[in-house]
Amino acid sequence: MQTKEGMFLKYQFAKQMLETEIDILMKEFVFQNGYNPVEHIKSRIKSENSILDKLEKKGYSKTLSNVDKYIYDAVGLRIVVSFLTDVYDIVSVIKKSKNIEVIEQKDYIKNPKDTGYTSYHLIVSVPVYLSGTTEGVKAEIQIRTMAMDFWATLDHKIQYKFSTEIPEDVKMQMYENSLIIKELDRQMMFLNEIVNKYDK
Ligand code: 0O2
Repeated sequence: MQTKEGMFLKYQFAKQMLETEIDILMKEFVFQNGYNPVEHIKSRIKSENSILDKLEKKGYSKTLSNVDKYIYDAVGLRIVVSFLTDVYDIVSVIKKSKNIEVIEQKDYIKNPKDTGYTSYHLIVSVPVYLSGTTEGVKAEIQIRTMAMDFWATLDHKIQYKFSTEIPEDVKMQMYENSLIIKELDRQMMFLNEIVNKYDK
């Protein structure tokens, strides 16, 4: 029977496994393309309270088996890249990995959330070797540009300032700011194409 401690140990191994695999994939990308698209990578294990809150929000009772069944982002890794095109390059590199199985993909860049949130999410499964058996552990990889990350980080901070519903004018302003971010990413991508032509 699974214990809470066993579950968090499993998450710790899955996070290490994911970090190592992504590190190898990114180094290989730099080797093949002579260009490093990654600005930074951050990983975390969701706290017990956040996991339980999320279960409650989704309408499930707070049991260990429900965590296993319904929580896909207890282990999370975020890759922040320079340009919009880099997001899709990284997604395709991850999809080709033999050690990471992509279960689901959500393109919140093509289909932004109502809040204005943009990012590319992959729900993946990574093999974890524990007590003589191999188990596929689910994790979420978020891939986004620096501009998207800037917006999401400030949005997260703003959300924390309100214990109740976020006021409509604040929501509206954040949504409008997301459009500025989108345009900035587009402009920077075009500029990068011009710079690359000069490079040659
Ligand atoms: P934290 O603190 O980042 O861990 P689903 O099961 O698909 O219905 P779920 O699991 O909420 O829904 O997945 P979703 O919506 O694809 O991705 C959720 C994660 O995306 C969030 O995790 C955030 O990291 C990020 N996210 C989604 N919407 C927003 C937003 O409007 N603003 C910001 N800043 N981030 C967002 P958590 O668990 O909510 O939070």
